[in-house]
Amino acid sequence: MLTPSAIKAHARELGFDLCGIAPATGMPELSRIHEWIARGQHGEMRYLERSADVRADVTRFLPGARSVIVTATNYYTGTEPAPAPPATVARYARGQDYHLVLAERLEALLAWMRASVAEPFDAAVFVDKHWVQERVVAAYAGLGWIGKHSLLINADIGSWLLLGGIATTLPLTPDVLVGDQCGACTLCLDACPTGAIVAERDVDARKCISYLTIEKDGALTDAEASAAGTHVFGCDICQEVCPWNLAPVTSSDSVWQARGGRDAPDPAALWQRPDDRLHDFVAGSALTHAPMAQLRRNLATVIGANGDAVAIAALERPGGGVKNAAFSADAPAVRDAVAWARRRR
Ligand code: B12
Ligand code: SF4
Ligand code: SF4
Repeated sequence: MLTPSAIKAHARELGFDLCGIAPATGMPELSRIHEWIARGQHGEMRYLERSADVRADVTRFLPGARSVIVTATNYYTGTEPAPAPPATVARYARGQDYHLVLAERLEALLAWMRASVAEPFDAAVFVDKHWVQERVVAAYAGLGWIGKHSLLINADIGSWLLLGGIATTLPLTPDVLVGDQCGACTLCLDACPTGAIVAERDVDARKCISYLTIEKDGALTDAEASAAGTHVFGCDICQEVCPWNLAPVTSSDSVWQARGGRDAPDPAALWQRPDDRLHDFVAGSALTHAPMAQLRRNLATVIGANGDAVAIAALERPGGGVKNAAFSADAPAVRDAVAWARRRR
């Protein structure tokens, strides 16, 4: 028989730090996504509009679902950025692409489950892009609580966690919802440079630097470029200041260790790379989900935010000035970012 404790033990063997079971129904917080979208807080992420009904109900993601196995994986590797780094890539994107790593491990967990029970059952793996509200099911699986920055926090590990799981028709005994442990703290709300955490546990994506640098296509407005500042891809500020991340557990898993110089990016040097070499910077990571022109747009923005006149002048020579080496710099959004940076000289 397949028991929750056997599933959790096998999940740990596969590299997941936490594993719990949520029920597939009876999670009223799931329907809040409709109000969030109605307020327009998803910005241009139309895929969330299209999938909201499924995200609000796990049994629409997997008909007949009775349980959700939820995992959390610590990706904190301990490397600290300099006190005022000229550019940052969010921690989750410094190592290998978590979508691929976690999907492979979840498929392995599911294959083991299928080999462990005789009776047939349905199941579907989800990691990020699939239509499940992962933070809500993770909270119901007892993995932690939703902090005021809206991320899941585990009392032992902190919030440097990536989520993913398996919805299944198997009836499994669920874990218990963890109570809020933020207390009177408001550090993340106070530290967010753009006021994106508009209320406790309510983020307006349109203001969030993570959205501006990762999700928003096309040109950034001047105000958005100023907000994005030195962030090349994603933002970790609300997690860096959280007291629950003061002594984070360091992962030694090789897949999360920084590669390609993504823990200390030099924006001016990256801008000088031709497109094929700029590709080395993103290779194998979550940065590959954004087009190259978006990375160029963000680099130009970061260079403008830093205000170094030499680096700003060099924006005229993408790819080191080698002819036809940096087509991505021709995109209108990149040109706009370069113009914005030049006005900051
Ligand atoms: C869209 C999205 C974004 C958007 C919108 C963020 C947002 N706050 O909604 C943007 C691009 C801004 C973003 C940014 C980031 N993201 Co993101 N994102 C997602 C995605 C794909 C969907 C989230 C969603 O549905 N949002 C809509 C809101 C309405 O739903 P929700 O987040 O589930 O929020 C619900 C809860 O807060 C809940 N709730 C509120 N109070 C309470 C109380 C209780 C008791 C309960 C049970 C629930 C509850 O109600 C809300 C509505 O239902 C998920 C993956 C997924 N499939 O879930 C990853 C995900 C949330 N992102 C993740 C990460 C890592 C990030 C970044 C840290 C990346 C970075 N470094 O730049 C930032 C963090 C910004 C922030 N403070 O949230 C991780 C979070 C891991 C964790 N520890 O929680 C996820 C789960 C991806 C993953 N597979 O690991 N993201
Ligand atoms: S990720 Fe950055 S911009 Fe977004 S809510 Fe957190 S601190 Fe604010
Ligand atoms: S910084 Fe404070 S309020 Fe924000 S999530 Fe952490 S404990 Fe909660």
